[in-house]
Amino acid sequence: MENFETVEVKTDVLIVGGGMAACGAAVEAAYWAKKHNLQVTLVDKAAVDRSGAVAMGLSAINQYVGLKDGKNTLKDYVDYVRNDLMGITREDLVADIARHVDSSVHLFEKWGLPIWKDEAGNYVHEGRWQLMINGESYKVIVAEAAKNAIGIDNIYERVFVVGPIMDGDKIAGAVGFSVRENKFYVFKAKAVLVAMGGAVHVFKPRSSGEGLGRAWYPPWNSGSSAYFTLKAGAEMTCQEVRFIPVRFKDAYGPVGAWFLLFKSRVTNALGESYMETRRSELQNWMPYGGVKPVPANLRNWLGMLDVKEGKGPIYMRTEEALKKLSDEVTDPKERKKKMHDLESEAWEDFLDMTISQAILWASTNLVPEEKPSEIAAAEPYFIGSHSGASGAWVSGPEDLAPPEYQWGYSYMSTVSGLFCAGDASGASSHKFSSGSHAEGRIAAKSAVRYCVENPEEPHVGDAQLSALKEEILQPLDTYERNKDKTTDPEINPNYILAKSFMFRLQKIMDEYAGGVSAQFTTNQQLLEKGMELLAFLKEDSSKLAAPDLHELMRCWENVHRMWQAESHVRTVLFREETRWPGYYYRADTPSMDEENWKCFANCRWTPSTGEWEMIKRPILSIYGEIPDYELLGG
Ligand code: SFD
Ligand code: AMP
Repeated sequence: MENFETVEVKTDVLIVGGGMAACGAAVEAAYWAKKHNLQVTLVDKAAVDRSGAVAMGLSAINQYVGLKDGKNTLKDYVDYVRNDLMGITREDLVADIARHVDSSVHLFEKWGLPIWKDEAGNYVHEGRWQLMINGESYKVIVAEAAKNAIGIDNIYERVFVVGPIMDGDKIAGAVGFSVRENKFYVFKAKAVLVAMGGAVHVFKPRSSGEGLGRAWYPPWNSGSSAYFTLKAGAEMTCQEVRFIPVRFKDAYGPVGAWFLLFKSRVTNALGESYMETRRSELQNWMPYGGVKPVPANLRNWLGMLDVKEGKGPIYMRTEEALKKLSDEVTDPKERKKKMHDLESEAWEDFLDMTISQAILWASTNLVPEEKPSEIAAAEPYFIGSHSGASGAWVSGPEDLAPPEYQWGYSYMSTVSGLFCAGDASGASSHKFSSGSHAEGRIAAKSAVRYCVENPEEPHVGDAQLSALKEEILQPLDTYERNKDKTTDPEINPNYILAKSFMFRLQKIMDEYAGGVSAQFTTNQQLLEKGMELLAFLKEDSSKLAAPDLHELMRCWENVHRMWQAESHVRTVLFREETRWPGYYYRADTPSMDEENWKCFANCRWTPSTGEWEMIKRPILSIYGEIPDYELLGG
């Protein structure tokens, strides 16, 4: 530890993370900070150009409301999100992001992102809310704007942030370490904006052996947002609302373009379409079973019922969809050209954002215009920005939020000075890349205001910092002291390596908390047993060992995953019903209980006592109940 230099950085607003929300935050914070002579600093575990979920690029922008075109209203978007999340959503936050998101998309275009246009010059929509883009350089473009705004001297890359530093109950900054040099970082700040994404590899993935590491969401988003906010003492929401995406099997290629743009069907081994044959099942989940589009988790659920009955494989009927679209053209020569264009679009859809799916298709001789391609429900992820909802409970905007949702600066958690955006903030699903950027911008503006109105410097005692330094670097020391007591560095009674620790966590979550092997099903006894095993795992986390800085990062990534896991299991236990059957099914409480559980299930870990508290919070609709016109004969 003596050979670790401590680097201290003092700033006003600290942005933690360098993804979509953080880049949006950087642009906006820089603008407002300049007016008030404040400093903005950003720290990312990786290189901002290609960090986070958008690293490989994306082929669509999934949230564009098009308010100016007059085609959609804010209420339309709020209705869509509320219904998709089975009634559990913060309408104030969803509406606030929706009213700002178009401006982020317009900025992307201004910065150079190619958005598809039709002959009349209008955006090409994939679906009602989604725009098609040539997005392989999406992240680079968004990062460039962020870097230009705050200046590269204020950006720390390849610094892994472990956790918060506190000034009593107030946030005072963050601590972490470089993954390349022996440097321990202390960032002291008046306001901190957490945007470290969601959590992947908490559950055992379907990918194993040579495919291990492949996931839909980025494996390097490891629950750091949840850990940071929990450890600061912030109230969390929707920690039970994990997201299970249906994806092309084994390489996790997204399905949105196939459903929305190519209008493809999905059928089982018998050629049946579960969206039709199982339609009556939707009656059990009313009123949400009756809305259009059918909520993502219910679409999953209908497919899962087929799989449980042994009717797999489940196929995306790519060949059928492409033929149908090309058949719309009568001239044979034009039809051939149309098929060629469709084929290119199909491959580009993956090459823009999930390159490995294109590689898998090529290596398995999958020709989409000839052969259907298998899809499957992936392992669960924690992501507040897509169709899951986990994240911190944040204060709503002054003009939209009812008093119960408003306690200070908007997008501030229940901890003073601690702001959250993107996957880090909860109950405002369906923001995706664009909405996360917009939310980052709104939260950053609010964080600057906080600094202006709360100008006092944070007080951080040396004792807190040296204790954190010792705890964070401990795995290096543990390895060094014990490495010679074994012939195989992976097996040692005195320590546990990050990978083994992760495997243990994933096995617990998979088998007891409703992972892939348990067919996404659990119950009270299973969850309680899972909690017991998680407690042993937590005990053993003090024995984590790291031979180098990269392994040190992996140790802490897995501690972060473990905290995400614990808050999840506790909340699934707390909510005594099944509300999102296609995300998880509690076999002991198998139906939805609108009377007792149409509420938020929140949790909080108390730093002073180490105790967990479970809290019910009301659902307050600002737009009223689901309007009748959306019900499909319900
Ligand atoms: O089709 C630390 N997403 C899609 N969004 C869209 O708009 N269109 C799509 O087409 C989308 N699809 C999609 C998507 C994601 C992925 C992986 C695929 C396909 C394959 C979702 C969006 O990408 C997502 O909603 C946003 O990116 C969320 O933004 P944000 O900012 O909450 O998370 P981030 O961008 O992943 O950034 C996280 C940052 O945190 C850093 N970080 N830094 C320091 N210390 C630590 N301990 C840290 N831990 C993490 C990361 O490096 C990163 O900078 S489709 O499938 O739906
Ligand atoms: P995905 O590739 O599944 O992440 O989907 C991309 C976008 O399309 C997201 O906004 C999804 O909510 C939406 N989407 C995907 N499949 C469907 C579907 N069958 N019906 C309606 N919307 C969908």
